[in-house]
Amino acid sequence: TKRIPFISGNWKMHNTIAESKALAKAIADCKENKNNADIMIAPSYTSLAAVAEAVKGSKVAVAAQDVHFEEKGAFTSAVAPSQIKDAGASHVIIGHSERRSLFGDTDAILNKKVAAALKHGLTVVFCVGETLAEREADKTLGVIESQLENGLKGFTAEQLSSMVVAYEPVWAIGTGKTATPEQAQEVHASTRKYLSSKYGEDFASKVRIVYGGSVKTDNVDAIMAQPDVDGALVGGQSLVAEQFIRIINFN
Ligand code: G2H
Repeated sequence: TKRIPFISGNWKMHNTIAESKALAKAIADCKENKNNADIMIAPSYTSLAAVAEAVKGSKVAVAAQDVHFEEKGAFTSAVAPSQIKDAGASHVIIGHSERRSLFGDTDAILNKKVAAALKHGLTVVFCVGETLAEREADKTLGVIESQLENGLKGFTAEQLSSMVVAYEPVWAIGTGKTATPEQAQEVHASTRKYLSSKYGEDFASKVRIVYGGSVKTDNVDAIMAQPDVDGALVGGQSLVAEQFIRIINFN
């Protein structure tokens, strides 16, 4: 099975509304997509509606960078799944390592967020990844499995059929250090194997597993050449239209 590449940008806490609109428009207006990739961008909550409007009618999907698991109520600062949908998002990133490490998102909380997102028909980009200490202790594959096991607990293959898994080694995020293509492939292959044992071979052959962590114009080609790498979740270089467009058009 040849999986459709999934190239996504995580803008993190950057950009005004005007900057977000301009960046989104530049990406949406670019007709060059030689790999016929699915494209997703994740602006801040404040820019979601404007970005959704700016990319309307294009191939670019809009994601929130997080979501709360409650429907509504007294949860000051939180944003509900229905609200991000209302703003025009179709996708949501859940479990980014910055959420896990800086904001206390545990596997149990992430599991509730996935449930809430799926209930509202949002496409989930579920992030997993090991720290440097875990890698050095040879725990990488076990950590990824347990993040998947606990974060996705209780859902069927059918419920998870639209999900994208993002492997983002924590030590490679925003550090300029990239996993080697071989390191990425090893984790992606083992993740696919785990997903096959859990949800079946058909699911595993279709699910997209994308790599994140200092993906750049000059390393994307080698990373994308790996058989189990189906796309990228790009931070820093997704903030510059020309760079992100080059990444979309990987060789
Ligand atoms: C990892 C990635 C995007 P960057 O956080 O999620 O960011 O490409 O800047 O390492």
